[in-house]
Amino acid sequence: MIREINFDGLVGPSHNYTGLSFGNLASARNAGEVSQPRAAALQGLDKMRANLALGLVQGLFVPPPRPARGWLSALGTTIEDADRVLAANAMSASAMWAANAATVSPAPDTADGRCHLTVANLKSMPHRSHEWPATLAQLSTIFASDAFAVHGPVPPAFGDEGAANHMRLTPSHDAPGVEVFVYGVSGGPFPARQHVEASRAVARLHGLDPARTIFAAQSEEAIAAGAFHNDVVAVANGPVLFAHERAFADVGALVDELSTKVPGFELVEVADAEVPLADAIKSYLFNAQLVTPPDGAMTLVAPTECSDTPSVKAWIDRHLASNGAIRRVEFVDVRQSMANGGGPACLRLRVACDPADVDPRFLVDDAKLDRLADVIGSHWPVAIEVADLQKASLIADIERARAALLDALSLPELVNAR
Ligand code: SUG
Repeated sequence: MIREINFDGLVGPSHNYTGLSFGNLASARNAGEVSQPRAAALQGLDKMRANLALGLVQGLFVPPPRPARGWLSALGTTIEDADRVLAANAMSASAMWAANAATVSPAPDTADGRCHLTVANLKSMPHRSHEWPATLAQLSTIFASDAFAVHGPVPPAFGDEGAANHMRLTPSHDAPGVEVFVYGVSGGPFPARQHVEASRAVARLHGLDPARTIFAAQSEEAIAAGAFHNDVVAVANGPVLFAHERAFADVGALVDELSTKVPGFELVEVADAEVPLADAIKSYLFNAQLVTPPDGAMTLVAPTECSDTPSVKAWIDRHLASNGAIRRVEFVDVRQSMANGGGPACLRLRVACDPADVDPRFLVDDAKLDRLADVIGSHWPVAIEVADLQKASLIADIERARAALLDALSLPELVNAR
């Protein structure tokens, strides 16, 4: 049976704040801060526990090797000799944001009836551009069954940032859906990271029906305000699209098309007058997981920053009282990730498939999360200062931590992933 599985990126032991992502306001604001990798990873585990408590199936991705020694070697250097900027790019834990790992088209949408995944090239940011080989190795392990087709990255001429710019609307997970690919044309002062050419390539590779595929431009204003991915200003679940009024270049055209193509389509639009774009981006109201647990009550798993932002909290309270599409809101503390611009939705890749087709080593229950908490508690650094990123003892600790994790999960084949 097809169910939604959220694969969360486990926060890697090198998690740090060096402000590498231009156009990501939180990343810039927190550059130079001392990070807390252990607390960050435990916050991630608690978010997974909250999803399990809702009755959802939960999976995880393990962090890639850091430092990215292969990438530095291709640049003719090493972690010891690299300049500070290259070293920071090789030490990023940005693979935690699993929404950028791949784009997923579930089996009911594709021509060959398999669930297709295309690993994202993430070519717009140097620190993210080297994630894909390790991600591809991992996807190929998790989704090795014939029920899946895993594709390599779109050629790097065209930027692809994965599911963060992709939404699927459908009356139910096992019915054919309408897939919406959101791309950027211009971001004002900031880069538009998702290129339409990449989105079109992914749609072709996945064998999607053009009649059920939509390409929609992000508004320039949203990117310029800090929505470097569409999932910062919009999220979909089932037949519901939850979006900020200013998310899209032409929201009218998008809504018209969805209304005709998605049975039961419903738009939950937040007006700028109620929640200004700046508050939406700061609180990450839309970077929430919008899910339907087995009890059927559509639930928004939102960051705690939403309850701390008065306009957002007021909107949530009004919506719940009005008996709107979203019936329940759960707040999760992912502050360490939020400080680098990653909310609950960034931290997960959503895959609608039969859990029986997935490598069970990547699925979790509370007992497995307890074991992972022990590994994290014993091996993840408590704090990382940016000035220490090339320190030999820190690097040894980080490499040992990943080895201990792979050992605990019995994943020897990922030890040498690049
Ligand atoms: O690509 N931050 C990530 C955040 C990604 C959020 N993902 C989604 N919206 N789906 C990014 O900008 C900051 C890392 C640093 O500065 O070291 C960073 O990469």
